[in-house]
Amino acid sequence: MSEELDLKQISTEEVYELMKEDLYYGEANEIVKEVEELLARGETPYDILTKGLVPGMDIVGVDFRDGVLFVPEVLMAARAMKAGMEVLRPLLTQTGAPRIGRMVIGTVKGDIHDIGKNLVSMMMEGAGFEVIDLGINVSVDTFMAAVKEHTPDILGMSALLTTTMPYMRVVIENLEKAGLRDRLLVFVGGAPLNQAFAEEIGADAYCPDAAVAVEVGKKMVSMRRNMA
Ligand code: B1M
Repeated sequence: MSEELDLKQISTEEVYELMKEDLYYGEANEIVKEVEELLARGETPYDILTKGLVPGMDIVGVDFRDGVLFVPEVLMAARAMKAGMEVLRPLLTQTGAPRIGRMVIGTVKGDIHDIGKNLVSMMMEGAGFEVIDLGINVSVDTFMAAVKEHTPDILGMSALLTTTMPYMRVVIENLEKAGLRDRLLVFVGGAPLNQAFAEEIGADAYCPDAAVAVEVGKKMVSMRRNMA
């Protein structure tokens, strides 16, 4: 899209607009150049995510829903998004702070969406959490084994499909049955979720985005530690 364009000649707002367009068309190389250009201009990784990459993916989501885009195009857009996130990864995960807690996170069984979950992982790491990322399509047995092995402060679950959301309840029920539920906080997130659903399944927090996961994670873990 932006091949003939000299990024240096356009305004920061225009770079953000171009980024949304290039994400839509899955232009991973262009996205990398634009992220690098914005960083060089002093834009923060968080702004690049929230003003460029995430809204760009929202546009893809709307056209996917409306049948304008299909899986192959969305996959291309997802690859471009991931390419941009890889440039930001070292900046988002670097932390001079001491470790403040541990989180196990995964996308639940039946679901392969991982962009949001990866973003949460990076930002939690950057905030000082040790993160054990179990990846996508994670079964209850894998979640349980990881909780036993790593004894995290937080178990994070992601679901992007209305059909996979209910699996979060299955994981929580199994944690309860095994007597593991009380020793950890359960955070849930993903586009189709809401506060009411999180409360209904007995999660400790609903995180509409990665920034909320960080903020609530820091607060709740420190409260728990102070009470212990
Ligand atoms: Co899919 N997909 N997809 N998809 N896809 C959605 C989710 C959909 C809403 C699109 C639409 O119709 N508008 C729709 C779901 C409809 C529904 O269930 N109601 C849908 C569908 C239907 C499908 C398939 C079934 C399509 C098909 O095959 N016919 C299929 C399902 C595959 C499966 O999982 N079994 C499918 C496949 C795919 C791709 C593989 C092509 C690709 C995923 C690539 C990848 O992730 N590696 C894809 C994509 C990219 C999307 C959309 C367009 C974008 C998702 C995304 O990455 N958003 C999505 C539309 C949408 O969500 N608007 C869509 C950007 C990301 C930063 O946001 O993930 O919401 P998000 O994460 C946020 C917050 O939600 C929160 O923080 C994140 C960062 O701020 N958060 C957490 C997320 N997880 C958290 C965990 C936490 C805390 C916060 O833990 C503590």
